[in-house]
Amino acid sequence: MKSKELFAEALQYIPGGVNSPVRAFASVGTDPVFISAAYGSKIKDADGNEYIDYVGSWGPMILGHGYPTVTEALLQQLVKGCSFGAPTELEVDLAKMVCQMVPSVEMVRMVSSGTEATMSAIRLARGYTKRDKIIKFEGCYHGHSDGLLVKAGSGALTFGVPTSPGVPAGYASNTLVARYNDLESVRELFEANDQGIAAVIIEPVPGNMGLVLPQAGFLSGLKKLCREYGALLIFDEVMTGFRLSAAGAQGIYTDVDPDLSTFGKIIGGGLPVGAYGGKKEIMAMISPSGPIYQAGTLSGNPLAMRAGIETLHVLNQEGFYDKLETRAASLVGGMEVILKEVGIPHVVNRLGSMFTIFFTEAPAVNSFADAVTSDTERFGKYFRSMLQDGIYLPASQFEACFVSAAHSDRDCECTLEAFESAIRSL
Ligand code: HOZ
Repeated sequence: MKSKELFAEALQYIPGGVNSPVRAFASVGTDPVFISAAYGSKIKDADGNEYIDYVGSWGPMILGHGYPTVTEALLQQLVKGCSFGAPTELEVDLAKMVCQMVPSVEMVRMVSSGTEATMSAIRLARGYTKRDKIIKFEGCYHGHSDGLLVKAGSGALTFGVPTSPGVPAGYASNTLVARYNDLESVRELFEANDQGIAAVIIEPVPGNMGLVLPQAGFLSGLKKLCREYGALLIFDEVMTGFRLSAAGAQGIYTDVDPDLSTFGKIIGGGLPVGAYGGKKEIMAMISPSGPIYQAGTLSGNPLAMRAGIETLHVLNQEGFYDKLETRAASLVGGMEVILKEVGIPHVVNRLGSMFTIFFTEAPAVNSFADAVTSDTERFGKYFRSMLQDGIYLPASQFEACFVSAAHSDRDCECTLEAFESAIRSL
């Protein structure tokens, strides 16, 4: 009952009782559980219940919670200082690692969140091209900055306000919205705004309308259109970066070379961090080497840098992503067998260690329009049954689940048992 009491108290002091909307369980018809600790693949609530965790802090915890070398490095850094507001060797080390792991990135700037990363990348693209308009995709979420909170996914979609009040019409009018996996919709916007578009920003593999995969030729076609019309291509890899491969989504869809990329989550090993990077010629426009201003007291924070470096070291170990793929494939494969056996209409989208089960009659989910055909009531029932049986999932149909390196065979077995019972109850 402690979670219930804490939530009641939180509602008095924090809007909606939470510090980020997706944490509230409002769309799944129950109250949020308050978390007291996490270790490995498990997360524990304030009432002492333990869950197998498929949220992983919405992506960062690819190694599982409390990974020993990350924790050790953080403890060592803690006694040396938490923040200097000055350059450190750690920033250089992490920047070098990012450039080595992601071939399209030649220079990178650290910030404190994914929102800051995408917002700064957009400013850079505008300053570089001397154009104002951008194209984003319906259902893609790039953080909560004004110009990007238009037809957005994640919490904005879950709570039914994809375009937030408070975003001035002037900002929104510079954000044009295309349909994911629909090159024609992008071409139309380019044609109608010739010479006006600074950049196309996209989650190459969207995870914020649930997980949706790019169809063959979509991403490379996008790059071609950008070249044709002189716009930059920005890959928002805040969720997919270092998750889908060592080079993120761009390590899988290797025929596309974005001009700029944004990162967050894994790159900070669980501490608040973001980053944006890309071609040297473009990145050199950032202050103080260029005129485009962007700054931050906590940017390159030493604790976050240490956690990021240690995490990336583990990801670079031979076979890391293969093992994660095998684990996720066997778990999600087991889920698909159950769904078919029970006869619940569904679409399962998975890539590497990210997946979403859409409760829909649609034959496939390749776009926002497909995703919103899902039965969210049914999802809520499924979510509550899983939670009751010790499985902690993202509390929305329009988010992705994350498998970590800490999930064991036993975790998968327990998850499938709970899953079968949840699906049979629908
Ligand atoms: N962007 C994260 C996954 N959709 C959620 C983080 C948040 O909004 O709290």
